[in-house]
Amino acid sequence: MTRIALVTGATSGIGRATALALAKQGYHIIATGRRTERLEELKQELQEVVPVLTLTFDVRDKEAVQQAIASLPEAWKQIEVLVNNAGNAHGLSPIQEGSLEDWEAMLDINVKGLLYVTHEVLPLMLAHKKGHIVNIGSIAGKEVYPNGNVYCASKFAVDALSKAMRLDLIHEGIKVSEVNPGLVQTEFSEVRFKGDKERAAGVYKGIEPLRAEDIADVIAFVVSRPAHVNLAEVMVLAGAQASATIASRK
Ligand code: NDP
Ligand code: 8X3
Repeated sequence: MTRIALVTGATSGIGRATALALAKQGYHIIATGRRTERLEELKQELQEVVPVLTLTFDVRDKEAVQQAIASLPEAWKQIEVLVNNAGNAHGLSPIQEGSLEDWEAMLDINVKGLLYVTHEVLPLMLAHKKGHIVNIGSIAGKEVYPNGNVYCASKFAVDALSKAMRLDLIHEGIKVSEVNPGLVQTEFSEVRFKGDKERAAGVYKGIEPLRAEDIADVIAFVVSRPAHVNLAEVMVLAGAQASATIASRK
């Protein structure tokens, strides 16, 4: 039977690795993001293994999200797994120095974007009373850290929404899980620090961070549990990390 997974933010980092890991499990992949050329590259790589469909849209644009999901050919509409991964941090400043633009970006992408995609995909799952939504939260959605303010708030919202979705969807045959990574070396810090590669590299200095593939492996494990098992929440930290602020650095 055909199994379809839609992964948002598949152009980079955790989303890209997840698309690859789910393809290895035999899922047909719908890969989304804003960078079309990256999606094309991923498609070239993946279609050796499974059928792939790419959708370019910005999760902040609700009309674009609606149109993209509505444009799916019938054969691709029976989405079984939705990985709500698209997200990022913008800036790392005390609240009194924060930028409205950065705050809006984080809330619009990490919270509203996740909701827009979920709003369009859910009816497709409900039609078959089957599905699994995996939201990518963060350790930053469990504990706040200095200067993390609005990014942490956006991930606390993902945590609340994951719990709330699980309650609301329990009678609909839809599982909801939340995977909460710690320090993963991806494009995340480069985006947070607006392209400052040196500052971004400093985040992972003296510590062996997680790789995107480590999180993808966990997501693939979460969605491959039998029907009677739901890994509702998983926190994945780097081996040398104890909390959002405590790590053993060499
Ligand atoms: P990357 O920056 O490598 O990837 C982010 C992905 O999100 C890209 O594919 C990007 O695609 C997509 N994205 C960002 N903004 C938008 C948008 N407006 N519309 C559509 N897609 C968008 O970071 P990660 O892989 O690390 O991040 C993935 C998720 O993991 C995020 O939710 C992040 O908060 C979370 N996370 C990351 C951690 C880390 O340490 N790296 C730790 C904990 C959680 P494109 O730019 O092409 O649109
Ligand atoms: C990303 C992890 O600790 O940089 O969500 O906020 S952290």
